[in-house]
Amino acid sequence: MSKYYVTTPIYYVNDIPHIGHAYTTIAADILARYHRICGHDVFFLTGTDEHGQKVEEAAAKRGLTPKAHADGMVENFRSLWKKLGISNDAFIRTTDEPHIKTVQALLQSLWEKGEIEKRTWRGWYCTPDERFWTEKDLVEGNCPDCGRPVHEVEEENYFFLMSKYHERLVAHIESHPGFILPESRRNEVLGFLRSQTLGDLCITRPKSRLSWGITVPFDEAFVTYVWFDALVNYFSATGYLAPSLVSTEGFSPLLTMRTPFHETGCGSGRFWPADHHLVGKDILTTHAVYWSTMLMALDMPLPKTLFAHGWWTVDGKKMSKSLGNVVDPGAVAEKFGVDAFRYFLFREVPFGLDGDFSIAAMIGRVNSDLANDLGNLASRALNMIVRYRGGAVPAPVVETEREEHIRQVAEALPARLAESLAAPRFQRALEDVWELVSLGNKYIEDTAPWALAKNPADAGRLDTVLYTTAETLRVLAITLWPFMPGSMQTLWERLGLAGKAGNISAMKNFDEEVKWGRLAPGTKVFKGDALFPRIDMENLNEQAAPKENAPVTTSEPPPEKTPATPPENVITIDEFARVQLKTGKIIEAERVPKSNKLLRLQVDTGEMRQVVAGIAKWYTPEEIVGKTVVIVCNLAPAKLMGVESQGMILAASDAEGNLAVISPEKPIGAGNRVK
Ligand code: ME8
Repeated sequence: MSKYYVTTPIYYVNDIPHIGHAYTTIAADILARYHRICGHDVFFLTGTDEHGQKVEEAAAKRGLTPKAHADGMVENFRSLWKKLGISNDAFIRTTDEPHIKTVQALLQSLWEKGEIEKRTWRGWYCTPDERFWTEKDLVEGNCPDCGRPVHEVEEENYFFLMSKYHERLVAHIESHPGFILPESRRNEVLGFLRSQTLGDLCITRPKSRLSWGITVPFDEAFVTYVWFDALVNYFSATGYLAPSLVSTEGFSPLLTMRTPFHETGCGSGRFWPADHHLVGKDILTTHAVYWSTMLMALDMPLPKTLFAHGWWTVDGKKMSKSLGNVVDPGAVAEKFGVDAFRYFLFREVPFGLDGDFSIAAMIGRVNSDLANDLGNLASRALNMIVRYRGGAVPAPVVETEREEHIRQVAEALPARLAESLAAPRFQRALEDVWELVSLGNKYIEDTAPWALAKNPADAGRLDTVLYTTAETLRVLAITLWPFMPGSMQTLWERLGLAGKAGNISAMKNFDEEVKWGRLAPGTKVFKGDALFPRIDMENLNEQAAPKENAPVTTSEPPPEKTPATPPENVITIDEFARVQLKTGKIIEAERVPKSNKLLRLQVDTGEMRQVVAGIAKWYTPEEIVGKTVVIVCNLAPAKLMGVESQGMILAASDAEGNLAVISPEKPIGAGNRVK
């Protein structure tokens, strides 16, 4: 059985996940699901990057140890992936003991092979990026990558002799056109490698400067550079987390000299090398240059494809905490449906190019493609089978050129999807499938089953039309399942297939399953609610989860209502949706020294945050602890009397000078969205 190994970057635990993290992870999920139903032996890995200065600093800010900080933050990722239907086979944390052992084994092996040297180094260090630069790298004295100030460092460190592999790396990229994708990114990397001399890579940090990292096995005074540690995750996971290898027992990284990687006991030859490393364009260089040369020095095979996708902005602006426009993927999915969100991300923008996220664009897509096109096709087809044939799929009788055409388009899909998803080109794959969606709708219009139903002489023709539309839906449910697993499984069940063929996820032969004619006549279908309810911008506020909305209709949207006189300072629903309100439980409270007004609060909003609130005149620390309140979570952090506040508590005050914090009317847990 052919294997397929796909990875996402491992995300830093210094922050909470946002739409960018969700994007890469859903992309990997689509590929993993697709390969699974093709019958491939899949390993889909994601996880978290937990060492290094940024994490150490984030933990210190919260008054926690780095490990305690990471233990809490990692849950934000795990719970989001669950909510978004991510089917990862494993979740790696770089603080996992077997990962640490693998990093040390590989370092030891490189050291013994003479691939690492100790040197005194003078240069410039960018703390946020955790990267060293030489004088000539700097742009106007700042970090060439992020533009932020750098500071001068002189210290002893260990260097990986990366420069030795310069020519070999260029040759590899040149002779493997699919190694870096898309092609524009490949050309960028090649351009950079051809125009510059590759230096050696500093792969340690003295413990005197940074203690939160993996100890270097041959020199206890140093920890491993976080990028060296992080990149190894792709390999180390194959040794202790890959399917059928999930037990860590028997894991014994051998620190023997010059041992080929497959004999080290760390990592598995079964899944390595990865088929797709999916990354954002921000970290292509570290993958294309550091990781590739590390693997070359270790005599290990290189991954087949590094795919660098584009960057999401929000409402035309870079996402940033200070702008308060960081999109919480969990909240969007809750409001509009997980599958609508998944679909939008991959239909809107070609994978590889930058994209702009806005609620308005998403609603437009959902309404036109999902509610109107696909949802409508499903509801019309199922409706008619229920109405004209009591819910049992009739056997086709007279097939004409029209049916032949639909059959051909449906049967061509496996090959087209295989090609589109190989790169991967998700948008093209969806366009391929949408040809069948559009054709299905046109087919219903052209054959007018409602007219055939009026004439008993057309009964055979009506049977054929109903069978063809139902079979079209069956093919769509399978081909779209990797993108929208929840709603396509629902469609599958409505087609009466769950009992017989089980879940789509259990399929193992995509090409066979998609073959025309597998839907058995007599299968009982049922109609159900709208698969993708239309989202009404005007009523968005009143709408809870989209599932509870009105069913899809084929009618035109209602004419615009004459608006009532607008109040002053009107904001749009989009603007309101940018304010992240959550319930928060106050865990600790104390007065801010030298202030009569301020209390410093530690609040659990799903993650712990410090909030400074001007409520000391109305509440003592003892009174406020234990209360559940409402917190504005995406407010730019600010310092009040020198104490950082990461959010704001909602409170009401009156003309008499009374103040009361706002609390939910019934008990409800911390970290829930207020909307
Ligand atoms: O870089 N648009 O972790 P990270 C699209 N730990 N994708 C985005 C995005 C955006 N605006 N923002 C983030 C790290 N991403 C390292 C990786 S791997 C061995 C170590 C996605 O938490 C995108 O995949 O900063 C990007 O590469 C990744 O998140 C960076 O995540």
